[in-house]
Amino acid sequence: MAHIIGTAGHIDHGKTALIRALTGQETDRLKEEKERGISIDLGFAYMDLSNGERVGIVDVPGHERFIRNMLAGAHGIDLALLVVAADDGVMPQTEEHLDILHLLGATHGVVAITKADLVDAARLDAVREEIEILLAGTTLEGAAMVPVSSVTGAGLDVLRQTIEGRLAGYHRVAPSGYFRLPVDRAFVMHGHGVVVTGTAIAGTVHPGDTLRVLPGGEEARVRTVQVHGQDVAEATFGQRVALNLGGVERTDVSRGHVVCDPRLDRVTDRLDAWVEIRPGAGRPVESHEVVRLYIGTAEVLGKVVWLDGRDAVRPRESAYAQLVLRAPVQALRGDRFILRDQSAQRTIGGGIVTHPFARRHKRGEGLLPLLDALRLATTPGAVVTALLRLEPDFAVAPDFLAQAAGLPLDAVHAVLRADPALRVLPDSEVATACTTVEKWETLRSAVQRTLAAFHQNAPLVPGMEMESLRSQIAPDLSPKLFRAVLDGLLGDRVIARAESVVHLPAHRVALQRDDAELGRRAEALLAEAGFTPPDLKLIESALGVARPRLAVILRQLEREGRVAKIGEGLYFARAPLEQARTLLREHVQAHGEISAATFRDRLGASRKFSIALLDYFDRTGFTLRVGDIRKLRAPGR
Ligand SMILES: Nc1nc2c(ncn2[C@@H]2O[C@H](COP(=O)(O)OP(=O)(O)OP(=O)(O)O)[C@@H](O)[C@H]2O)c(=O)[nH]1
Ligand SMILES: [Mg+2]
Repeated sequence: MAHIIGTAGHIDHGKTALIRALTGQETDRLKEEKERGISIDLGFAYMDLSNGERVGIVDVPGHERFIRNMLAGAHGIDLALLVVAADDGVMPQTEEHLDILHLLGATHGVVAITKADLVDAARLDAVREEIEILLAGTTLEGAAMVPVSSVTGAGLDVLRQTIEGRLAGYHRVAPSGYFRLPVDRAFVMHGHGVVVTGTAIAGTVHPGDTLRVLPGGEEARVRTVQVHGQDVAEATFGQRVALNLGGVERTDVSRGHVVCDPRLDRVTDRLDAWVEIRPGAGRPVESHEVVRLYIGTAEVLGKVVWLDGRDAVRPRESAYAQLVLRAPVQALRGDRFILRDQSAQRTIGGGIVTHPFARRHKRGEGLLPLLDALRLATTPGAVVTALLRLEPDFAVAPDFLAQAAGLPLDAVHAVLRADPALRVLPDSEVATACTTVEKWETLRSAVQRTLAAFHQNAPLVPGMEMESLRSQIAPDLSPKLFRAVLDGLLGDRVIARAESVVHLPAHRVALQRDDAELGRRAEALLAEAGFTPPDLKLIESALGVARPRLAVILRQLEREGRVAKIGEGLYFARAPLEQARTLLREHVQAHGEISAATFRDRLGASRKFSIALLDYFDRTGFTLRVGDIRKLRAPGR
């Protein structure tokens, strides 16, 4: 693996001069840089080590106005070369650059105390001490310090050896994801088209590969790949790479974009992250404060929302935050970023992306332990499980997990196959979606509970329409996925299905036949009793059923027109009811009217029944009540 060295340090402290002295290469290329004697943009060089390795060098500007350029170069470096001028000592951008290196997780560094020719030994000691204090508590604590002079050449050999010693045997763990190259320069080379350069942070790239440009999404073909100005057949993560791209315009790609494997196609404007506020912030950072986010080579405005309910996070504290961005960026779990204040005056903190495709969180849902699980997960299985548990949706596509986790799709499928606590949908070889067994069980219980309640309320109805079941228990789940869930439950014999209707397996056969039989018996009881039908209590004991079930049976008989509800708790079978109606009609047709007493006598039943029947006839529009007598509402009928 190749290494990349990145300079850091205050303006005019001799970074560019030191790289020139070490390599003989000039990294200040711009006319303005040469005229003003300061670096403005990133400069690139390389250095050959004694073991034959060619190390890439990124020289950054120290001026506070060009921190954004420094940030575009500082990600992806293996060794930080922190430059402090012996005469000036530690200055504001010494501190700020160190903060940035610390936040980006730079663990390997060497400090060059430049301009040693300008000071005496006592001053050198004082500066050493100052730097030691500065490094304490950062990722670069204890870094070796080497006094040098780019003018006299003193100390350069020791510095070279120190750098080699620090790099020897140091290899960053290969990142697991697909090829990614945050673009730090994009330009058109006459006769060749678009060229982009950057530090590859994962994967490998070859001439002929198809790549994607994010956030735009354009596809490009790699014509040639160069490392340190030479054509190569393959470039890999950790190298400075130049790609000549076909199929894109210069306007499609610029600093801040990511050129990556086409299987990466998601961008994000909302991410969950573990954020550290640095002393340089000088004050607490408030929730919903507008900040500038620097990730890869991109810079975007957004707001930081603390997820633990705090109003503000103070310097030296860390907390989970949701970063809501004004423009999309490409980001994966584990990516480091820097936060500066809105006006880009100071670096206030930085952190690590925990979930790149975050959702807006509801309060108090046990969020923090889930975020901890995701942040601290060390195996693909643990990452996938944590992502699924954090996901409010029932199930997500494996592709979503792969991109969120920064894993190849194959790795996610392997996890899904191996982990018994995960479940794929549909239940087949290639998962289109997946979930945890825990969520599966929860949904299964909900289906069972809902169907049981439904059957209880409507024992004569065969079951529930799948769509109405879905809208009751999983309205967010697509009909297609819900169908896959039901198929799984069918397979497990948790439910049964007849066309679009689902029911509990025990429900259909037994209950339905019973109820139909009970219905026939209730109807017969009522019919036999003629004009003096039994009340509900009698029917209950005759049939041996409880009131709720009898009510359901009677409602069904009523719906089928086999009985009529005459009054509260009073039912007539169809035949006696029609006899009573005929009796009344014939009397009124003969006499013009009928009184309540006459009707009772004709019926031969008590007042209780005759009055209830008359009320029923009034209510249903058959008779018209005038004082104590009834007439027919529509005499012809
Ligand atoms: N005497 C002396 N002067 C030096 C030394 N190194 C750099 N200088 C001078 O310091 C000035 C700034 O040097 P640069 O290398 O441009 O500083 P820099 O850190 O790259 O500055 P920026 O990129 O603008 O942040 C130049 O005039 C150099 O000649 C050194 O070791 N000794
Ligand atoms: Mg410079």
